[in-house]
Amino acid sequence: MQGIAAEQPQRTEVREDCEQRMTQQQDGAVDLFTSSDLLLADLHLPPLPGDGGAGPLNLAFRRFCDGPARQAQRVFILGDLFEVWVGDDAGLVEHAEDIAALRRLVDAGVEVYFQHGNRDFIVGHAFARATGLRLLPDLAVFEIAGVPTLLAHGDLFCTDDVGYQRWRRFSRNPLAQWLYNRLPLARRRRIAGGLRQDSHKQRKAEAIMDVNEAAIRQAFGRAGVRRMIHGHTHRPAEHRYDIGGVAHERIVLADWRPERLEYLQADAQGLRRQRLAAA
Ligand SMILES: [Mn+2]
Repeated sequence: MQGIAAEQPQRTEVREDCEQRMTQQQDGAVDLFTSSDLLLADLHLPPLPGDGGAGPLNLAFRRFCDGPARQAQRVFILGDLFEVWVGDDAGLVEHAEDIAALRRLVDAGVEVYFQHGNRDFIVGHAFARATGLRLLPDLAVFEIAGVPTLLAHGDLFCTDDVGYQRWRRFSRNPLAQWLYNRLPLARRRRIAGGLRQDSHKQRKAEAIMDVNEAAIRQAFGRAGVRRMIHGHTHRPAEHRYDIGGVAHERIVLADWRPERLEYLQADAQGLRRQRLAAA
C-alpha cells in the first residue's frame, strides 16, 4: 500500500516530463515517447543465509537498484537474476535484502519487469507481490529506444541442446511446477542441486551452447520485429542479420561478474552498454 502512495506523485512527474518533452519536440529536439530503460540479465545472485551477509554481486545489485536504476522509467531483468530459486517461500527469505532493494526501486516509481531464466524459472507470484515487479512471458515485445524489440532470456533459442529443451518443456509445465512446489524444501533443494551438477558436467563436455541461428530467424519472424535483446549465453555481442534484404539486430547482454557489472541503457540516443561503478 506504501507502493500506491509512492506511485501517484511519480505519475504526475511522468506527465510533466511528457509535457516538457512535447514542448521540446516542437523545437525538434527530443523524441517524444522514448523512455529511458535499463536492461540486464544473468546476475546469478547467490542465495545467502539470512544473517546479514552478502556477496559482491548481491551488494552490486542493491547499488544498481538504489543508484542508476532510479533514473530509469523501466528496468527489464531478462532472467537468471538468481543463481538458484527453489521456491518463493525460501527465496523470499534467502534474498530478503535483494528483494527489499527491488521494492525500494518500484516504490520510487520505476516500472520493473522480470522474465524467467533457466535458473529462476520457478519464481512466482509471491515474489512479484513482494517486489511489486511484473512477470513477463518468455517472449515479450516492447518498444525499446523507439524500436519494437523482442525480449527473452535466450535459452529458448538454444535448440541444439535437445535434452535441455525437453527438460525445459517439462519444468515449465504448470502441473510439474505445482507438484514441485508442494515437495518439502529439503527435497526441492536436492533436486535443484542435482540439476545444477548435471548442467555443469554437460557444459564441460560440450562447451556452452550458443543459440541456434534458425531458431533466431524464426523468432524474428514470429514476433514481427527487427531487433531482439536476450541474455543466457554469457556471450555479450551485437549480431547483425540480413533477413530477406532487411537488417535485423540481436543484442546479447553480459552476465554479471564482480569486475564487469554491465547493463544496457536504452533511450532517445539509442542503446549503449553501461557499467556499474565498483563500490
Ligand atoms: Mn540462463
